[in-house]
Amino acid sequence: MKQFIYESLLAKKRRGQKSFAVLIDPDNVNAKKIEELTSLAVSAEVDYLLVGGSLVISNHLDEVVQHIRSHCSIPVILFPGTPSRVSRYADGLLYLSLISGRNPELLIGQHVISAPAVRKSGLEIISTGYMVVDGGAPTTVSYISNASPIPADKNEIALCTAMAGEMLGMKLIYMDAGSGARHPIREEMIAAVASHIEVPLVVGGGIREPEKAYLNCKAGADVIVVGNAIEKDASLIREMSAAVHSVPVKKQ
Ligand code: 1GP
Repeated sequence: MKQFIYESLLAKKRRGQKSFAVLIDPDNVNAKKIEELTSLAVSAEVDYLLVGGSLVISNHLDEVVQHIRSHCSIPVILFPGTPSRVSRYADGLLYLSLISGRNPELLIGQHVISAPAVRKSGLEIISTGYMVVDGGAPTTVSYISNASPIPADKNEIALCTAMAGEMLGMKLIYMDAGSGARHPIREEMIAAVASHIEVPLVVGGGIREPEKAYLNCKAGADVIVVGNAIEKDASLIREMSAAVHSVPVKKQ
């Protein structure tokens, strides 16, 4: 099985090098927007492009991914609401299990149904312990998942959930306050989780300011994901990417 993206994430984590990922919702882009975003992403040295959302309504995932691929060589990683939404044109897939919830369908049920198609896709599969944290308002992900998020101040619940996910074999932990969250995840919770796991930690949801992205990285996030704020103002890509990449790497 392919491991290119994951190996690069691990290598970066060892060096303390942080990554910036832009989330593209296929429902909210057209060809012109994709060209604008990819050109900004290339010049800002964005590390990954995530494609997906909890509610992909449109039916042009393949087209969106192919269009992105034809404009840049930044790895495209699918971040699907359900594991069956795959496009073989991407590079990788975050194979999410909603470990913060108690909805069996999102923990394993949908995976069983989609496993043959996912395997056949040939994508790099990155098993991901997905943790939704309360972002101050109901988000699409909390509604669709029919699962309560982890309360924003319950650091112990978050760290025990992440530890369990890691010990169950998940290769990545993704803490998400949900797209457009009113409050992004607090640094205290990120630090608590980061200090208890060894796998890379992805953080997203409601990050609007580059300073917040920087502080999240300092607290222990390895990858910062921003979608909503960039949809509103694409020029933020530059500042966000610069902030994430300004975190000093470890001396070898
Ligand atoms: C959502 O973590 C992502 O799942 C990104 O959130 O759209 O709020 O940046 P935003």
